[in-house]
Amino acid sequence: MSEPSLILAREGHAGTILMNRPKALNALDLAMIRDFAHAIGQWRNNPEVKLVILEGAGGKAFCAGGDVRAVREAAIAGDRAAVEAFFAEEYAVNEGIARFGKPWVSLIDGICMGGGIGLAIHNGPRVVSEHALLAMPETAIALFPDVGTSHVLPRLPGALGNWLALTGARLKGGDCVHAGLATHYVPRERLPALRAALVETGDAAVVEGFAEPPPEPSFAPHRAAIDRCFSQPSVLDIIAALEREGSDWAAEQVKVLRRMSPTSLCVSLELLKRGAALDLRGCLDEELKLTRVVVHDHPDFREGVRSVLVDKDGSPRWSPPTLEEVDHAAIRAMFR
Ligand code: QUE
Repeated sequence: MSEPSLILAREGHAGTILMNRPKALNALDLAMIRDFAHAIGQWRNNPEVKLVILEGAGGKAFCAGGDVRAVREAAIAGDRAAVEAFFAEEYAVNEGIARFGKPWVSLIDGICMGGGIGLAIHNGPRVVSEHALLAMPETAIALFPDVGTSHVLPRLPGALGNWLALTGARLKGGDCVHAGLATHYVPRERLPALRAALVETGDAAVVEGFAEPPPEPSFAPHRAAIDRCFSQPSVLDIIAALEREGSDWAAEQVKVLRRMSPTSLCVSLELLKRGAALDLRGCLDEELKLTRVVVHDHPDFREGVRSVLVDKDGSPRWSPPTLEEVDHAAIRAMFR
């Protein structure tokens, strides 16, 4: 028998969850999502469970995101019900974590992207080590910031949320604390002792005693430029602002943006504008509506997953191929 992909246990005062698909960087499949929903239901009203501890197996990843390869296959097969189940149930777990009512302690000691961020961001504490690497890379596969991050990203300082969502910029552990994505920086070597203290005490406040000041953020030198450029009202305005900066960093951001799905960039920016004025449930509803259109009715998602995760050729053929050709009425129509 193979090991379960989600290992749930009761230890001391904690409910513990280990994401256990290390070969897939613990990417979330539907079975794992259903086991999350089960654990949340079991532990929410169990007074013996004072907190939950969430970790990733294998030493490399917390969780690389949703199993978008499987979603792509369902989309190609025209299986709308399977795609709907995946996203609706994933977003219900994100909301269940937000409303869990007790600390949900994420120990992020490796790669954490997309869906992985959705499992950590709506509750806390969110602990990162020096090995944590967080990103919202969805524009590379023509998705958009989902799992409730359309609620979170517009609330980060300055224009950090737009920058992260559009470029897929990777943040190191310390960066995440400065950006507000994580709450505590704890070096990897202290995580086993932190975990033991959480289990033994059932008190999430013990995290404070293990945390260290995070190193200076790697994005500090670009922070002003991020706010100047990524606060622009359209993706083309963002690119024009980056070109006016004249720095190597800004030129690199333009190169990155030009590789992403043009449609996805426009959808993502619009989604974050709307998300700024919605509560979490409103954001999740907006995201769920968008997944239907983006996954089934637009060719870029299949092409993006093909290029990044299936063929790994790094040369997606987007339609339309450039930002200049995006029809903004068509983007607005995707939100209806
Ligand atoms: C954008 C994404 C994802 C991604 C890469 C992107 C994503 C995701 C994975 C992923 C990575 C490794 C795996 C796996 C999935 O990569 O959501 O199964 O083994 O899950 O550029 O959104």
